[in-house]
Amino acid sequence: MTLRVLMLAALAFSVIAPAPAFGSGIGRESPALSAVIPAPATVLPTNQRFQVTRGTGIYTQPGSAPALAIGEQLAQAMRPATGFPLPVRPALRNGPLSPWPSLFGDEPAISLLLGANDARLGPEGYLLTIDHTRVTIQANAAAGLFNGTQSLLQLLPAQIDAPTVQRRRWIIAGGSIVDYPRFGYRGAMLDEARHFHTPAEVKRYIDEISRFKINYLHLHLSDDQGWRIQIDSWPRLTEIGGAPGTGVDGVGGGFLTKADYADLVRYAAARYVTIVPEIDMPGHVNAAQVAYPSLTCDGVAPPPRTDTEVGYSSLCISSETTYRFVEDVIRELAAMTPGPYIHIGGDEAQATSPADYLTFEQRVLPLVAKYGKTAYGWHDIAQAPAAASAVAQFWGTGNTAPDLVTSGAKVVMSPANQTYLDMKYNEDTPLGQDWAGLIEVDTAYGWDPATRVRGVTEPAILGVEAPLWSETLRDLDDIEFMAFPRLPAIAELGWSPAATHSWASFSARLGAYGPRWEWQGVDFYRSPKITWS
Ligand code: NGO
Repeated sequence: MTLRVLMLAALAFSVIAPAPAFGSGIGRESPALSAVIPAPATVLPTNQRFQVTRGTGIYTQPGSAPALAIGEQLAQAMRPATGFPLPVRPALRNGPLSPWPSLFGDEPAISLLLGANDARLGPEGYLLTIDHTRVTIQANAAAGLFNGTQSLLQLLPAQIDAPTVQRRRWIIAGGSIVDYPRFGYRGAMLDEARHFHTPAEVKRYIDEISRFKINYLHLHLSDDQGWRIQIDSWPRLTEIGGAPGTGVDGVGGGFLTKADYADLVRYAAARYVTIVPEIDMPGHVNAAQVAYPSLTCDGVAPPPRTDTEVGYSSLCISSETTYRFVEDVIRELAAMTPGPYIHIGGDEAQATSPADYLTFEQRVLPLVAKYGKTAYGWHDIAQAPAAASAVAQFWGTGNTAPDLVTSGAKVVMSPANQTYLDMKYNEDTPLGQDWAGLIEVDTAYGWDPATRVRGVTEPAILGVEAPLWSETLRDLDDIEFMAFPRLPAIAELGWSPAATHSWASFSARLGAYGPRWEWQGVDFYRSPKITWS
């Protein structure tokens, strides 16, 4: 009873509270329901519309801390530009699939509800329904709710991403969306080794990729130039390999402490992104050998390297010290990583003989399972029979990979001539490389993961990943310029049903997204292939 009175008082307050002075273009810049990137599985517009107002509340699944946290994240994303309080509270009633009545009767409400109990949705899908009184997101699990809120934010006018109050009406087109991913793995990779990017920069990148329902961030943490993750049993790896000057061209340096890493893992998890750590071996190990000469066959430390050559370093395959080192690293990485995968590299081992490579992988791949994780490596590992239970990441440019087809490994598709975000857009792009080709946004979008490599068909494919190697990239602006707008292209290939694939549709949605990046302060590439709003 008392609660009811309080609620009515709150409602009365929200009615008499001074209304903002709205600008003219009412509703004009509200996106259509079909504007979302990546394209949802099904979109059904109606002619209704919902308006977020000063009185709008956000209601979350009773008893679910994750739903409450997602509600608070949604409110935090919407408060700066709307200036509305957007209180977040657990809803009072549990109910079936129909949207729940809100605490305030007809008060506009956004509800985030679990228990959708809809098999189509899986753990990451969601239903989003919008009518004139409420917006409801329903999901089987919290990840689905989070994904639903990312779609919802894209349905608000672009000014929602502005850092300060924007005087306008916040109208959302009505209808319903049923959405779930084509592939469970949609990754982005960031090279921390060639140039170290600080935890703050990595967090910002996590914010930016999670908007497109990317759910894995692969961190390339070691290479010839540097070692970027604290390993307690081998402390010189970061003391020397993470020292100032260990970046390409002697620029930068740095490493993640275990505390930094744990903080990143938590930050990513709150955005439903899982961290995949990579230690590259048996090649790409010069920095480790500079720190520990016992990791070479002759015991002599090689000179530190800050150039961008590849394929010249190798662990000593016949030495037991190597396997003690590798096991220590894998054990510590597994202990600090809640996610299922440990990436052990395996690419460009030209300095290791083919026989030694097999010996190494046969011994090391099972070590990952020993510490409770699934081994993951570049597709070169598929030569080893032990890769049958691993994940192999295709990074070729051709359309054949016989070892991948016969290995039994699950495959993540990262064809270098389509997904490598470090490739230049065109000959004049000031950053990046071009060994795999020039990649405009239509090239990044123009392929199908299930037909890309002969014999690697949909059931074998875990998903897609867009790697961003950082030989030429130093700061966050560089990262953003190379990732956007190509990363959303890869995100759509990983999330959206093949039937929705359409350059005309994607390019139009991307063009309309431009103002959001502007409000967000993201330094994206204004591709001439796109008509930007
Ligand atoms: C290759 C190489 C990396 C480079 C990258 C640059 C793989 C898997 N190994 O991709 O060491 O940084 O190209 O594009």
